[in-house]
Amino acid sequence: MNKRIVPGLLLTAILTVLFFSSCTKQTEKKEAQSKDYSVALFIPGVVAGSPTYEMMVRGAKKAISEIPNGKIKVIEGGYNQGEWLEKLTVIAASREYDLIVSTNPAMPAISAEVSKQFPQQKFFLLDGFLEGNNSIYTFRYNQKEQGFLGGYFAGLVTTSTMEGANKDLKIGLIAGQEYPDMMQAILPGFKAGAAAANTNISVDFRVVGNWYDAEKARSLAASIYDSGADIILTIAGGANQGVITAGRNLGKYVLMYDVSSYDDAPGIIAGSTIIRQEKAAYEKIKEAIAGKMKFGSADIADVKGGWVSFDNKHPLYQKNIPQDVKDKLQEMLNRFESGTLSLKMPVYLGK
Ligand code: RBF
Repeated sequence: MNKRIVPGLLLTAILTVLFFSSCTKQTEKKEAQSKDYSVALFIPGVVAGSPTYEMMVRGAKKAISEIPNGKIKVIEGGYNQGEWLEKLTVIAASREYDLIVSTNPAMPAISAEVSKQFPQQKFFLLDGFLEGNNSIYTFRYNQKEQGFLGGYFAGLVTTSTMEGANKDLKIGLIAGQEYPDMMQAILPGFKAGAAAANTNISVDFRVVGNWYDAEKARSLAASIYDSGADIILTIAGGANQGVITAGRNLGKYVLMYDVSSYDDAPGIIAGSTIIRQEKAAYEKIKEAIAGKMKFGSADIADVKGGWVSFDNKHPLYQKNIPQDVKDKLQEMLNRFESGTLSLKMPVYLGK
């Protein structure tokens, strides 16, 4: 063959390949942009009043609103926990959703059960932990560190000269129900944090028995306050309102978890730990849409990573909390943020 023709043919071949591959890439890009992506948000309970559920809904809606053909459906599972498996099975069986998103430590076990029947269904579960199921990705918070920050702050308040604080070294924690994350991470973290403020502090722990009975929570809180506690951490979903009412009635303090809501009860809500659940839902769902979710793996998000913190920037916190308490809490936050201090989460299948 003529020596001059060979490079010419080669060039034509390369250009042809480049042309077609760029066409394919553009088609792929167009497909990705116009691809339908549908998400079912399964709420294990009801949205209103439950901080982690509200944040998940906001983050997921934002992620889906950013793609042209995104669809999202919020399905409330209700308070009867015995019905969740069946309700989730129905959603998976419909084969309508690319991704089922949910949040709480009971959801990994329930989703794994559904996954046996519908292995093609993908799940993204916040606030829960499960490794090794290729259809499920979990993203859990280090609630030991979160509980610790809450306990340390409550300990500083009960040992302070604040108006609503008495001489007794007592603090309280009210939970919706007993579950492994509560008993093995949050409560032990809370106790350890309180002990870091003063080793003589005792923790009065009570359980509502559900996530909605505000009247029961109010009466439990009143009895904890009457026994000498000046601050209660409330983790009881819709029932949190009852703890706030008791605090208001008796001039005592409430500590919130997950979302700071100082404005709901100025002077009564003294502090709040926070988690970046809205950001997690948003970023991770975007990852799933891009085909990059790490199904089969489980992440734990902590204070150092910026996912768990304490809202000490709010004007009401800044105004109502004495300077020495603010300084000590900031010091403790710095230790976690820099990694000088960190707490390990227990490993188990949360239920
Ligand atoms: N937290 C809520 O705020 N509202 C709820 O309805 C609720 N239901 C739960 C049900 C089960 C079975 C479990 C294990 C936890 C539930 N939680 C609920 C707790 C929630 O997942 C989380 O642990 C706490 O909100 C602390 O971050």
